[in-house]
Order: sequence, then C-alpha cells, then structure tokens
Amino acid sequence: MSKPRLISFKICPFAQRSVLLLKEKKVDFDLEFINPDEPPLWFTELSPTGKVPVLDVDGTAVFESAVIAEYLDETNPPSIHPADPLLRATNRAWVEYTSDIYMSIFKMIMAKEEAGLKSVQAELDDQLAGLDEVSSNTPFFNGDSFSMVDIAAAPIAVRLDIIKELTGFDALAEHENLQTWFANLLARDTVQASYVPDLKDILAARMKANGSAILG
Ligand SMILES: N[C@@H](CCC(=O)N[C@@H](CS)C(=O)NCC(=O)O)C(=O)O
Repeated sequence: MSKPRLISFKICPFAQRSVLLLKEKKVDFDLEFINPDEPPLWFTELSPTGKVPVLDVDGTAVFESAVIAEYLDETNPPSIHPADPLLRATNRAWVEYTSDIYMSIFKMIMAKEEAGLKSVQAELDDQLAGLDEVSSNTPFFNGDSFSMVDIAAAPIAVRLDIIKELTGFDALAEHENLQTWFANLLARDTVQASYVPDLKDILAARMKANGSAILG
C-alpha cells in the first residue's frame, strides 16, 4: 500500500481535522492543496462530492472528515476513542455537534451587515454554551486523554483565536470551560502543525476583500 494522500484546502477546518489526526497517529502522508471553488479536473474525477477533505488511499477516495477520522483510527491502532461504547457514542455525537459550529464561524466572518453579524454571533454563542456545558474545565474533552472530540474541535479553537486577534471579538468570553480546553488544544504541537502558518493572513485578506462587518 502506498502513502495516503490528503487533498485539502488551506482554510478548510474539516481538512485540518484530517491533518491533525494523521499527525497524532504519526502516519506518513502526502498533502495536496486545491481550491474546491476552482477544482482541477483530477479532483472532480476523484471526489464524489467535490468537497475537501478527501483521503486518497491507493486510488480509493475516502471522503467526509468524520469518516476519514474513523478510517484512520481503525487502521492505526490504538484507537483514540474511549473503550466504553456509551462514551464512544456520545463522543461521536459531539463530533457532529462541533461540525455545525464551523458554519456559524464562517457566516460570522462573512456577514456584511451589523444586524446579520449580531444574529450569527448569538447563534454561535448558543452553540458554544452547549459545548461548554458538557466540558468540565479539564485539559481535554474526556478529561486527560486526547480524543476524537478534541480532533474535531481543534480547528474551532484555532479560528476563534485568530478572529479574536484580528477583530477583538472574544467568542469564549462567557465560556470558562472552553477557555481551559481550547487553550490546551492551541498549545498542542500537533494542533499547531495542523494548519498553514499563514492561515491568519489568508483569513484576514478574505474578510477584508469581502467587506466583513466584524472588521468594524
Ligand atoms: N461534511 C464535510 C464538509 C466538508 C466541506 O464543507 N468542505 C468545504 C471546504 S471547508 C468544501 O470543500 N466546499 C466546496 C463545495 O462545497 O463545493 C466534511 O466533514 O468533510
């Protein structure tokens, strides 16, 4: 079997999850960036949905970040999931929950009007409150052990940190458990290695070109 190839997009949080798990599992892989808005022909032929991430395993396209994560976890033991099936199930549910948060973050940084911005910030705050409620001021979601929920949430921590730096808006201000958890995620070396060094500049340029209200 040859090295897996991850097809990514520099600013995609879902692709960042895949990179992070590959690094946690110490898998040797190739990383290829595309722009899914202007996809090369080979990508449209490989990907059933046209979305990144796609993990190309010997010509077979594994797609959907949660599915890629499960595949990598199964093929690279030991599993990052907890042993207890009920905890495993709720962890998977919280992975799904975090996926919706990315849409709110995207809508927030792309909102052009103040009213739209305020409404999406309220929506994001509700989602973060739900996650804060099930977190318990521990290093990671399940306590001391790094899990699939941490993989799924790390790109949120990275983006909210960048947004705070660029705009002063602190989405975590009212969510103390998340402050502890996300600070631990940001400090982890694999998390730091899971995104491109110029992510902040790319996001800043996109927000500026878009005329995003959050920039003030
Ligand atoms: N549910 C998918 C979402 C992936 C996704 O939305 N990817 C975006 C980039 S962040 C994309 O490729 N969009 C292009 C499109 O929708 O055509 C996953 O978890 O992998």
